[in-house]
Order: sequence, then structure tokens, then C-alpha cells
Amino acid sequence: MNVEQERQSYYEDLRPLNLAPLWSVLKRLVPAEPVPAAQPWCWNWEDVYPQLLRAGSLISAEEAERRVLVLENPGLPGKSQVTDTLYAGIQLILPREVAPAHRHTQSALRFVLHGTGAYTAVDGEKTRMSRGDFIITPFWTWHDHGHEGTEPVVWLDGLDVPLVNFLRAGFRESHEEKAQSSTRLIGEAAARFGSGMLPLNCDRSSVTSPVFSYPYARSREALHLLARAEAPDPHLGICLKYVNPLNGDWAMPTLGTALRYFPRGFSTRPYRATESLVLVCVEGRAQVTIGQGPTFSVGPNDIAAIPGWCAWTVQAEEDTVFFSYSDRPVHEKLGLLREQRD
Ligand code: 1HN
Repeated sequence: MNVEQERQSYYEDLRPLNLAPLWSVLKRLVPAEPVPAAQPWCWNWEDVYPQLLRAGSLISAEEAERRVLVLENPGLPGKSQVTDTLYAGIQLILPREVAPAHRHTQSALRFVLHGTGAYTAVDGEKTRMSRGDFIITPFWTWHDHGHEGTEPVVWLDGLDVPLVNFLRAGFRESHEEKAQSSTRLIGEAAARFGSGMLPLNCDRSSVTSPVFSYPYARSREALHLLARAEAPDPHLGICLKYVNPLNGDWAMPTLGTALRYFPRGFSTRPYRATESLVLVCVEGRAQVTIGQGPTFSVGPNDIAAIPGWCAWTVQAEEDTVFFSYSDRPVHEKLGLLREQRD
């Protein structure tokens, strides 16, 4: 036997003992730099919306529990993942429907894409949903959605499902009632926590922002005023993150959310970070180049997935606004965030 054959026979002896040689996997186990399985991708609204309406005539929100088309990254088929760590789906609710109340340990965000008249209820408080609103469902809070209007309402769901599943920390429960009853006024959380004020001596330990709805009109106005006050950052454009007023940290413990503005004609310099990112176009149109390409033309309600450690740039063809969410808070908290600006 030569050395290679002796090694192979040694490895075969190890296998039934549940032992394995590190030296044959070390470089793959600890790569020189991140190797995402996810690929850069973009889903276009004009492809997604008609398919969502078809789902609307095939299954009710109640039967489906949630009538959602999952954005499946082509590099992660069948995994219900938009990137290596993030989940994204597009949810449809029709007039008079109810998506029944449940809770889970995964944190969820909604970003409203289309229509008016729907609401989401979180722990006894309803909030109305309008296009561009960013709404939080904190982990382990009861939530249901309903619709009192007349047209289809569509939003993006962003969740930390792959992260929570990786940690095997997922729990879920159904509520005994289809829709939870209201125990708070509409707007109560915003009044208590979202007016630049806080109740005196309030408990500030919540890792999720108690302001569970961030209406678009206010966020947009802030970005547009700043665009007149300062030059866009070469890598980020004009970018504001959504924060938890209790501690100034991200609004959600695992998902970092932001709104970004790029004036017409502005091009960003290449930027990459270990975070993986989902970009949603709210207004305008831009070319988004990810890694060595592809370049996607991204317009209203189109959604792009940017895998970790892939450099990306934006070339704004019009005044453009993007909403984004990423796993950045997790990288930061674990000391793993690495960035590169070219
Ligand atoms: C969920 O609870 C909702 O409440 C949407 O609308 C999508 C995807 C995975 C797990 C839970 C919702 C979800 C979800």
C-alpha cells in the first residue's frame, strides 16, 4: 500500500468511530474569506405581482395561514432563504380576509408595497398599513393581519428564520382566537415611544423598538431634507437607520433596517461587508451592480438580494429611495462585522 491508500483505509476505520481528520476539511471549514451560497439576484414586481394575484384566487389567507410567495435565492433552492441568513416573502391579503393570530420566536418586519386598507395587530394594538411603512412584529408577540379596504394589499415580510433555525431556537403557537381583540388605541405605541419622548421611568430593556410602525411619510421627509443639507456619503448615499428609542440601537435585535436615498445621477463607490442585505426599491430607478456583475435595473417594488462580502454599487437614474434589511446587528454584536470601502 502506498501512503495515499493507507490514509484512505485509515479514514474508513475512523468513520464508524465517528471520528474525522480535520486536515482534509480545514480550508473549507475555515475559508480565507466568506463563501456565500446565495447568489446576487433581483425579483421584479411585474413578475411577482401577477403570480401573487393568482395565489389570491387559489387559496384564502385563512387556509394558507399566510398567503406568501417566498423569495428563494437561486443559490439556495428549496431552503426558503433570500440570503444565507435571511428570509423574504411577499404577502397578499384581500378585502375582508384575516390572517389568523399566532406568535413565534422569529422576529418579523413588514414593508408595505401596495394598496391600502389592511392592518396588522401586534399584542393588542392595530396599525394601518400604507405603502412604504416599516412595521415590526417583535419575536414572541401575538400578531394577525386583516383587511377593511377594497383592493389587494401586498407587503414584504423579512424574517430572521434561517438564523433562528440555525440556533434551533424556533418556537411557535397559534392563538385560540382567529383575531386577537384590541386592548390598545391605534397610535398608542407611537404616542408613548415615538414622538421623541418617553414615559418617565419607563422600562428600557426591550431589545426590539416599542415603536412598531415607522410611517413612510416621516422617514422620506427626513431623507429628502438631509439631501439638501449634506453631500451623500460616497458609499452609502443618504442613509438613515431605524432605531429603538429606548437605547439608540437597531430597531430590531437581529435585523438592521434602513432607508436610503440616492439623488438622480449619483453613483456609489463599491462597498462590501460581511452582512447580507435585501434591498427594496420604493421610488425611482437605479442600476445595482453586485460583485463582478450582474447589474440589475431596479425600479419600484423590485427586490434585490446581496450576499455577504459581495461588493455592490448603485447608479441612480432617477431620485431613488431604497428600504433595506440585513443581519448587520448580529455581526456587530458578535464582533464579526468587517467592511471594505473602495
Ligand atoms: C409569519 O408569521 C408571517 O405573520 C409571514 O405574516 C411570513 C414566514 C415564516 C414564518 C412566519 C406573518 C412568515 C411568518
